[in-house]
Amino acid sequence: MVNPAGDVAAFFVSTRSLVDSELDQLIPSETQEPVRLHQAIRWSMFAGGKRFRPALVIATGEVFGASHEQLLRTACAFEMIHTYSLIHDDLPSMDDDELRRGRPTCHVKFGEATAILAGDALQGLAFQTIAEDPQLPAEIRVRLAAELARGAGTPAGMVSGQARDLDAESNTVDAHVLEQIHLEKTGALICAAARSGAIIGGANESELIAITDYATNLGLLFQITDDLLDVTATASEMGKTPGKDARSSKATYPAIHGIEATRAKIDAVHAAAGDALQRTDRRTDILKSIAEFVCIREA
Ligand code: GRG
Repeated sequence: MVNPAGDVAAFFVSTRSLVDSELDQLIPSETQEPVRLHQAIRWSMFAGGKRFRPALVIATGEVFGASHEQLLRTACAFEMIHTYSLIHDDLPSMDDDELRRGRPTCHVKFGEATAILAGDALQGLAFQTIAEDPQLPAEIRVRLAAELARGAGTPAGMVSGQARDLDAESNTVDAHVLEQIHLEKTGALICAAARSGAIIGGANESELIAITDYATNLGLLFQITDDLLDVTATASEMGKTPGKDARSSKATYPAIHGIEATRAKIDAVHAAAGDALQRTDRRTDILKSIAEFVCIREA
């Protein structure tokens, strides 16, 4: 699957198709009761996301020699958690958004109560997917569940980052706090995805540290480019409402540092991600290409 030429676009297309067919097996069908809940889950899940986190699980796992069979369920579990977070983030009590992945948000289409339940159900299903993975030994499944929980939850995961982000709306945010929000809200799950692939592939402790360093920078890169896109892209390019961060006075890199300094930060963080990969003896071309892909999103 890893293309030595680093053809990251082809890699994303092929992992996406693998992941989508596995997700289709794992998620209850729209005809299964309670029908409205399952329709809502599928509405959000199969709305055309990039499948970035699953691709990262698979890419990192392949770097360390894991097979697709060993990686696929964990990859799907990360997408389930990510999709739950988007559904909840869009709720009126959070970002109050009407457009996600190019279509009406889950609560706009199915109502707020069903959207909350769809997110809740996806969170449970993610851990079940790992716990019941027939391809992995129990000891690895326990480590993966812990990685996913740490990345998704608190005190330094996605939920704590989201809480800090909500607090930031009524407080002044400096550069340090902004970085903390980004590292947790976006970075923690991305970091856990890369670490999980490496764990499935049997990476040793020093390799795991290098991958953690790479993925921490990758997560930061992902969010800083997302901040920049919010001020530079159109709704059809983004599949969500652009300019919303600025209108809601959200703490973002461009708001605090300006656009030029944001571009410089993107270059610095990109370089740091590449440096971390040099500390493994593995062929990491695909991971380098993924970092480049994230940077190109800013164009
Ligand atoms: C509600 C618990 C909870 C957490 C919300 C993910 C998140 C945390 C908020 C979404 C808002 C946001 C802009 C988060 C930063 C991460 C990010 C850029 C998410 C979008 O991820 P993509 O670009 O989306 O991978 P697709 O649709 O391609 O999967």
